[in-house]
Amino acid sequence: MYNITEKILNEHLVEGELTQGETIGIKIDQTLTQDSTGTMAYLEFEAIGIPSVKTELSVSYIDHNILQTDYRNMDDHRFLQSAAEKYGVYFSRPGNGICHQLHLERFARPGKTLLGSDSHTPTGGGVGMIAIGAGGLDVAVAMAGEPYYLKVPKVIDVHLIGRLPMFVSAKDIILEVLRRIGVKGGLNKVLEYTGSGVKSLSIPERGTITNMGAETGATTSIFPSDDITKQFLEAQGRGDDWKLLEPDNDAQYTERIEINLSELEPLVALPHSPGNIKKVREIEGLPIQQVCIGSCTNSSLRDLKIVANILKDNIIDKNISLTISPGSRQVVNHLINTGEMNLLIKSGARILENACGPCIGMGQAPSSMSKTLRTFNRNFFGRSGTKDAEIYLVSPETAAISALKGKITDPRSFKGKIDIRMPDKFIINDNMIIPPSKENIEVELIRGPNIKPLPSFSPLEKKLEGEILIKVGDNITTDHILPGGTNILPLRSNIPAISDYIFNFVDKEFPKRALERQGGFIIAGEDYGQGSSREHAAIAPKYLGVKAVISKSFARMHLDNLVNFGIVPLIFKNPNDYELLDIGDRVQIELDKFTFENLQIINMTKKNSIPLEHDLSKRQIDILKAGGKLPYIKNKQF
Ligand code: MIC
Ligand code: SF4
Repeated sequence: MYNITEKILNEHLVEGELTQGETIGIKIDQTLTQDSTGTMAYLEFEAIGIPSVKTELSVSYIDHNILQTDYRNMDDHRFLQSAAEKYGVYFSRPGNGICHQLHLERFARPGKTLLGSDSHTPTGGGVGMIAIGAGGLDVAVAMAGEPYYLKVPKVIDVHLIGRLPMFVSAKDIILEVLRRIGVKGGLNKVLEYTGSGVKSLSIPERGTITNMGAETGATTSIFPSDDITKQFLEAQGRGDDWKLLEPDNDAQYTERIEINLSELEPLVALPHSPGNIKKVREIEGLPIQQVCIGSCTNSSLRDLKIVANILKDNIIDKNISLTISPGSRQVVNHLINTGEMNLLIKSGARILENACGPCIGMGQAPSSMSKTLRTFNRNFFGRSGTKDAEIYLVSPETAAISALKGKITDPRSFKGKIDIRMPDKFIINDNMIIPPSKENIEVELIRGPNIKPLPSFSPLEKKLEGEILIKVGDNITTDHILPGGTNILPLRSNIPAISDYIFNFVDKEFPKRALERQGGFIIAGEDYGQGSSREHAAIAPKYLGVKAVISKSFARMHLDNLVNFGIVPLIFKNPNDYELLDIGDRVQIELDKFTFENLQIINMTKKNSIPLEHDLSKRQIDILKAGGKLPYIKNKQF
């Protein structure tokens, strides 16, 4: 009577009851971090004061901050390498590949739990594990052996039938899911894939779907572990990691979404939201200037083989810059061995490092006012590094054919058949992954000048008072709150410096104003903080003195991050009251002896008051009271 999600959660339950909406604590078997969130995570782990990680497996990947325009990113990498050595963590060296692609290839295991300081951690769900994205501090705490707390999600049955037609891709399946449920339709839900259509999807294709499930706001997404999973793990030399995992025949789900794969056609997400879906043919012919293929969504061997065979013997359009960032060294090795790399190069593609690259604005910013077509998962405003450029998200098939034509093109117009052959055995070479040392050795953390100490924050005040510092609308992403890109990412281990960039593209004056007014409040619309897991979007506002965010609703990971750093996330009882507050208003919130009941925001400027509520567990309130999760955890006994 259980679905897969319940089976894994049940097996890992250490606190609470598996009742929808209740908070539970689960044991975390594996963790992953990447470099742009990892420096904080290991500084936080250091602050917790445990000698080495207590998980079955923890991996530190370097894939985000890979442009070394000065010493700072490499300082971070050296710090991370020393932290991995000190704390017993596997270290994947720069250039080895993108964390999620690598984790799927080398470490993901059916039936296990994985917590990662990156929102696309659910990629691991492609092999049937519960893989969840979270802020760095949550991951640090999990590495210390503490449970991870989450709201028991609703489990949605995404029932796939039929078979994808030629040139329609796994990417189109997840774009279809986004078309149906939107960017907040997955909140506090797990998308569990079932049905006869599942069997037609390979593991990399399943990974594409679970990866981009993050864009629905879902807690995670998961596929069963079946004979296709077995074959994949065997081909990765990890047959022993396989176990069968299927829902019981009478498994219960809260909702059902049925998708007939045979009826799907190529889709595209228009700027500036992954939920803004249209059919490719509806915008066919739109001229584009850049095509970027890669990212953790679409950089697998399967994807790049398809691209190579579409580009084969053709040259990209004269107005197009085409970049390809392979997901891993394994992918590159295969492409070289089969000669498909040659096809890519001969067509005019620019082969980039095996890393996130343009996806997080690490190079390849498009020209001004241009349209860039990408196989990535996010097209948020400003994310490409060029403020007035527009990002369109598509499948590798659509990207490749469009690169040849110089305009958005339905790949079904391609003349000919593409037949790719996947290897029976993958080329396995883990020499760029440094395993933890078996001996207990003394290791010094290497702290270059770019690694600044963690700021400390004091316990919550009973009365929050100050000015409304900014009022923003619906769908504010973490990229609005704190953008990525070459200038800002190197500051991820330096909170005072990075706080200068809070709301950089929205309101450049925000940091100055916040400091001058000695902090205050943020007012927001629906789904505030959607997108990434970056906890910097909470720590840096906290550093600037932000006391509370009052919104119509919050995205899951950002809400947790706000709590973890002592910013109170509150919700309008009546969403229309949003209209009654304005920037510059002086307001006050009485926290009623910390019971957090009968909350209201008193507007001293407008002389009125507005009822507020919250969706916080008792535990989260305790964390807030302590001034954040670090002091809360340190007060507990390990
Ligand atoms: C992203 O895709 O936005 C990132 C960069 O991978 C983030 C993590 C980060 O901000 O470092 C994520 O998705 O969590
Ligand atoms: Fe990297 Fe982009 Fe994937 Fe984030 S979404 S992990 S930046 S490739």
